[in-house]
Amino acid sequence: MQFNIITIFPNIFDSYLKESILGRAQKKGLVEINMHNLRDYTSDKHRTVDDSPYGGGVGMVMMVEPIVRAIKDIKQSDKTTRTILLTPRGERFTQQKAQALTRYDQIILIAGRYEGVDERVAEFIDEQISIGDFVLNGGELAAMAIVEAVSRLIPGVLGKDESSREESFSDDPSREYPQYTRPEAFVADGGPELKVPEILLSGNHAEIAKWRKRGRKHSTEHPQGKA
Ligand code: 6GU
Repeated sequence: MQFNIITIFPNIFDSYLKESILGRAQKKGLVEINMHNLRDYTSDKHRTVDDSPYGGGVGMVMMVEPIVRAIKDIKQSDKTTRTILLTPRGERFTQQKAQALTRYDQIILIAGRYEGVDERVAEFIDEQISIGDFVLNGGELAAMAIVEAVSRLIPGVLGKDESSREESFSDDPSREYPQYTRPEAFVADGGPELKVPEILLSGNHAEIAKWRKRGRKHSTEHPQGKA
């Protein structure tokens, strides 16, 4: 699967993309993540990507021409491509949407700046996505969130243990259960003893499974009250 991010900051994610699961997935050839500098698709000597809005108003608007050029250059006709504009006005990104995007060979993500993108870009894209009800300076972080959420659903990207754990709550990511590791009892200076729930030490796997099923709906609540 090939991700293509059109941005005016093509280098900001270099270290992030090299690390961990995404780095490994790229090395294995399971995913390819290409950053495209929008300025490479401009035609003037100042490499202009935005201009003031018609009708007046504050802020700048991203120009349609460089974006359309970039899309045309990246799109490969032998691939099923999905072209997405990242904007706070878009449809909310969900786990379901991440799953749906796994069916494409090529995804083009356009990171717009928050003030806006010329509306005519809409004619050249398939959909508009937002990652939540808040405003970011640009679509770059949203693009990364989508790349990561989609990549980890591609077979082979997660290790065997990672993916079997994934399957148990992929239908509803909020249904994670509370987890613990050593030590059995933890005391921060002067604080109360925070113990691992007895059931998890019991070795009774049927009871543990039941406990997890009950507990995972309220995973943000500490089972022993506020710490
Ligand atoms: Cl996709 N872009 C921006 N600029 N802000 C956002 C967003 C996208 N999703 C949530 N906030």
